[in-house]
Amino acid sequence: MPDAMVAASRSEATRGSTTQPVDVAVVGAGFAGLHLLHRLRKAGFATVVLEEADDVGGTWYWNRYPGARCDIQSIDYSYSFDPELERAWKWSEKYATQPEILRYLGFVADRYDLRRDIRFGTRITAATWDQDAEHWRLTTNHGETVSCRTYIMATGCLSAPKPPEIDGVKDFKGEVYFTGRWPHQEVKFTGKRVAVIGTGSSGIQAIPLIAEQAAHLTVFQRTPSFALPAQNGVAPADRVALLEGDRASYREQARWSLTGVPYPQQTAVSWQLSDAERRERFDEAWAKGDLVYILTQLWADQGVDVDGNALLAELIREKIRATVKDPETAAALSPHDHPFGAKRPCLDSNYYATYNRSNVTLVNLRQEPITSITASGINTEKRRFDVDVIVFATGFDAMTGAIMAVHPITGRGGRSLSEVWADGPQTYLGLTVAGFLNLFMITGPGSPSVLSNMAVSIEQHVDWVVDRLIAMREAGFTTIEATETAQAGWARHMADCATLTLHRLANTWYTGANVPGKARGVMPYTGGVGPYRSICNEVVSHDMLGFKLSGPNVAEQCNDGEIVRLQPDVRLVLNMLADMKLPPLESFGAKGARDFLAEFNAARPAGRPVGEVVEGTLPGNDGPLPYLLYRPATPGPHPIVVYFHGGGWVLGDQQSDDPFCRDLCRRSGMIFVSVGYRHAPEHRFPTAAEDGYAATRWIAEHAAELGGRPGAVMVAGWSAGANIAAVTCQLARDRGGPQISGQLLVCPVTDCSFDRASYNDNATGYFLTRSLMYWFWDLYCSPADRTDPRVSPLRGKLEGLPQALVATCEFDPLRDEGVAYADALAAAGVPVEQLNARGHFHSSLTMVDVVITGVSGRVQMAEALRRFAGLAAENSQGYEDVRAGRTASPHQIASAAE
Ligand code: NA7
Repeated sequence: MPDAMVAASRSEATRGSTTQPVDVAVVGAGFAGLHLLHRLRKAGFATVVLEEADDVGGTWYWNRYPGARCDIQSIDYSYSFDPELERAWKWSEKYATQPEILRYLGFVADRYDLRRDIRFGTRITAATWDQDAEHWRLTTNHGETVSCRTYIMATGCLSAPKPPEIDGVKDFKGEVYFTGRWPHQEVKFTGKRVAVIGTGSSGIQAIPLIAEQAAHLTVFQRTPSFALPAQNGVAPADRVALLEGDRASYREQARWSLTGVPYPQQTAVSWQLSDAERRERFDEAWAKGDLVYILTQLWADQGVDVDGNALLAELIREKIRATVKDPETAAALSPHDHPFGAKRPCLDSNYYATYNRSNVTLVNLRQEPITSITASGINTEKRRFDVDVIVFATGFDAMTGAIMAVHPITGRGGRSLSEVWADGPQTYLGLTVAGFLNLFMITGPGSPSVLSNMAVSIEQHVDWVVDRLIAMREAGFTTIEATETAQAGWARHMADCATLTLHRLANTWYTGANVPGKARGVMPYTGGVGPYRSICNEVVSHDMLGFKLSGPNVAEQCNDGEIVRLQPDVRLVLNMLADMKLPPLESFGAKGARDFLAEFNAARPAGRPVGEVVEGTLPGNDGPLPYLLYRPATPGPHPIVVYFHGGGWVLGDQQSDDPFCRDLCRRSGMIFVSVGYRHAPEHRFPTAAEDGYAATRWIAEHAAELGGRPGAVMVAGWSAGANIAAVTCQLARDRGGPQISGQLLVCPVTDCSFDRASYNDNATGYFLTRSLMYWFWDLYCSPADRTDPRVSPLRGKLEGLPQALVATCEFDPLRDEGVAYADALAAAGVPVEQLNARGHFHSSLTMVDVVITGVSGRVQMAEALRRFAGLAAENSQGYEDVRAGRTASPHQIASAAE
């Protein structure tokens, strides 16, 4: 249906009604508002939708600029709530144009007869919560009021255009257009000198088409974006076949995927692939023309690790250089200031090739900023450009703009949302705000929204909200409000999630950086669509955790608390383990448990490359012991760290903590020698301890032969290995050497008492269980020996021990004995640093490249080792430092959370 017909089919009955009491008022008639209206109406709620535009469409109503298209494939960027609707509509292209998407939304509005409850041309001027009446009172630009029990903002994330922020726009005598508010009539550029300011998605879509018409096009670019060819055409046969093969399953997979588009999680890591293999994967992705594919399917570390990301970014820059003939223009178009994906990448048709046209000029505003706009054109610091038309493709006050800046929203106690959000948006689940009863946001800040397929995220929010309203009605509740505790917990979880991906390393509209003076912080939820959905479901299954519900004839309900206390990646790991429904490890017997561990370890990402890994044996206490030596790639001799693996004195070997040893070897620049000490039950107490001591002595004596720095060594270990490291320090002090300059104890076993709180608090559910620890103790050590400091070092003399870093994890049975050891060391005058890893479990810090949020802990460990060895702190200024929180720009969401 053409646009005109869409407009004509609008119901006139929707205009100019009087004050209206309704159950629910919704702002916005885009993707979200239409679906809401349909569901609310079906559920029997009297609903009105208020829409500023003259028709449905939301963002697709306003963004009519040339080249405007979706950049999620249309088969994915569609409603999935009604299979009949899916069958009734067929997209003509892989990426539908704006007119086609608008026709689709008009078709949906007609199909469900939605227009009769939409008041078009209506802007809300104020929304105020009336506590006595338990209603929102809305005033509109027509002077009418609406009174509603529930107020839902379906205002979209990118609907409040940003002012141009350039002096003199009003003086310009030519034509001015904003991509986000494009006129309905055709704009003709033929024969005109045109300027486009802005090279985000909108600019990149519009520029090639404007260039085809204009006499001359000058593009003013502040920051280059990464753009990939859309390779538009018919929808790809493989994706269509997947969808049509089993539509319900395809949609369900989308709902539980990370992005809202069903692609599997990539497991290969970049350092496992050769250059040629990486290039092959990249070329395949480039040819596909699919943002989600290239953002997620090349290698597992591309979106979470700066090095893995840099490999991909360089391949894209290579493509830019190969396309754009003028090297200076190609260089200016090549992004270097942000990781690929951290700023919204774009899909284009002919964008880079457009710069080969003789009628197109690129102005690099990093070299010559715009100083003003005059009557005749644009002045930069170096030049003057006379133009007939200026197109502002300068973006939006994203995520919060349309909710906060458009009209005042006043909640309980007269507090306005703009006051509450002055330092950045605070929400619970991105759906609600404490103090604002019965107010919901669809895809608000704090939800996956713009980092996902919006169609999927919108449906999830709409369903969640409407299902809650139905449940409240059934239970007799009339108000719902998020608690402060839940909201603060969500802010913490958001901040934790933000450390998972690279989004926080770029100045973008995701972080509020595009609007001068706006609070900074990653606004969308970066933990993924599926994990987010499971959290929202958990809130419900935990009696509406974090919400207060009340009603006139029913007792108030408030199950207060935080919905996620684990680090996001720890939660994923533990959920995955829970889904495996494994029998307790101890039920396998020692051999079975060892086999399981070997199998489990084989499935983890390969450790990262180091200079060299050497296998060897050393004479132990009672026969040879195997070891693995990890040498840094830097010139030696390096300080040596003697390392003891974890495994409860029963499991593992010199190779079983391989990724962890490699990681610390790389970060600290030290040799790690991982010792294969003997295990129980074959070799019981004190074998492991004596092996550890003997190995350390031998390594210290043979440091030079091993390529290490002669003199003091350091010891390190994890879990039972940390127990051996701690014991080794005591034995070395008491037996006249070797000299040990520092001990790194990661989640150490330090005592035979099982009474500490962490043993009970974390007895089950965090992989290392209390019962598994009992089993390890029983296999290794008779009750009579357990108070011996060679297995319970907390009971030994602690004076005169080497300085230490003791790392503990919040959700670990061993947490409190680690803390007790650190406290006791400090009390004995030993310099000790404590690392208490919030939200982590026993294996977090050693699960390299799986528990990404463990990185900052390992950075701290490497720094401690360098200090122990008397080396200067590493002073790199890379993204890694930012990830570790050392040079991070202020993240108000994060700091508010802390
Ligand atoms: P974006 O992605 O925010 O792009 C806006 C562009 O305009 C971007 O290149 C900005 O440069 C540039 N800009 C903004 N203000 C100025 C000023 N004052 N001077 C010069 N250049 C400026 O908005 P879009 O509309 O393209 O896309 C929005 C989203 O819609 C998109 O991501 C998709 O999700 C759909 P900067 O990068 O800030 O240096």
